[in-house]
Amino acid sequence: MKRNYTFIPLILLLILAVVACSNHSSKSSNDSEETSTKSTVNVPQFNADSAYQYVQAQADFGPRVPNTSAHKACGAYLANQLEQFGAKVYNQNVDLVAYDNSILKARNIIGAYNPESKKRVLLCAHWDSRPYADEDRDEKKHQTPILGINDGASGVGVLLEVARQLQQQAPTIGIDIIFFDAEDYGTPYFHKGTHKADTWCLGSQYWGRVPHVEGYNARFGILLDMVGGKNATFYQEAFSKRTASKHVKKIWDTAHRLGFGTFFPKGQGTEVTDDHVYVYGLRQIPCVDIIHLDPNTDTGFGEFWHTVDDDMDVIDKGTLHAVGQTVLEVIYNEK
Ligand code: AHN
Ligand code: ZN
Repeated sequence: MKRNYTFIPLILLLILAVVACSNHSSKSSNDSEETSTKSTVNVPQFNADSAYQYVQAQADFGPRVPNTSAHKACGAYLANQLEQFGAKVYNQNVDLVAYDNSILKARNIIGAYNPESKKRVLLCAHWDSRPYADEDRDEKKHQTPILGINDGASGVGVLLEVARQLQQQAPTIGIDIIFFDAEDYGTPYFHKGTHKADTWCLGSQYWGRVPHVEGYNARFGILLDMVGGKNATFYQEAFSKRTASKHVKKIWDTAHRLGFGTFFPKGQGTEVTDDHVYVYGLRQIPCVDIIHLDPNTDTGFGEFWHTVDDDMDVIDKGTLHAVGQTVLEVIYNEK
């Protein structure tokens, strides 16, 4: 009787594959024993000193108010940083009409990682600073531009450090980092003319109508706004809870698992008109606003908010670290 040898190479291959698989699984279980018990994948360590430097670099430009030379120079710096960190950079240079019908020379800056992937998460912050300290206790300062260090630079600083980490170790999914312009040019109380709707978040409104990539989509987004304050409290912002509840839960659970529970109370905060409203409203991408909310102040935000005191002194590296590490943990666990 003649034997059939046709299947022998196939059987050998199968045995080889099984051995390779079992080796792999035993190795990875050893790895997870050796490293952190807190996460299932290797998540890079967020460097808060590095993030702080990126906040300082923005502070050194002075107030980044649209149509000023500081704004222009900072825009160039941010696009260059994203490029240095290996992102594919898109620039949206656009004239936007402000509350007083003045034209703002605005620039949204987008850094894309793994741009071919269909599985994407969007991370964003605004990079402009407010032209008016109209919440300052000293009325004489209400026309003074603010440095916008917590309100603006902190979120950008955290995301630049995230970008640096993305270059060193790529996560499974694609990431887009968007620095929105002209978020903080909303109508001041002292404006005498007609009051228009939707005067905040002009950069994200533009991007929502004309995304940097046609038909752009992402699973969800995270907006960072005022994420560097001392004793910051990130209550669950109400619009985020209503429109992106499962992502709110995931982010707050992650923060608690990492030991940052005091920064991330699970109680509901107020509803805020911020860039995430337009990311959701215009592109249907659920977006979570991690924003410093304080129920004990008149404004609902921190005491520094829209005052001349929003400078480097309000920044705490521990807060930058809590937010940055939470963001890293969330995106590296996204499959
Ligand atoms: C309003 O005050 C309408 N929205 C707050 C959004 C904001 C301003 N975030 C930072 N600056
Ligand atoms: Zn602001």
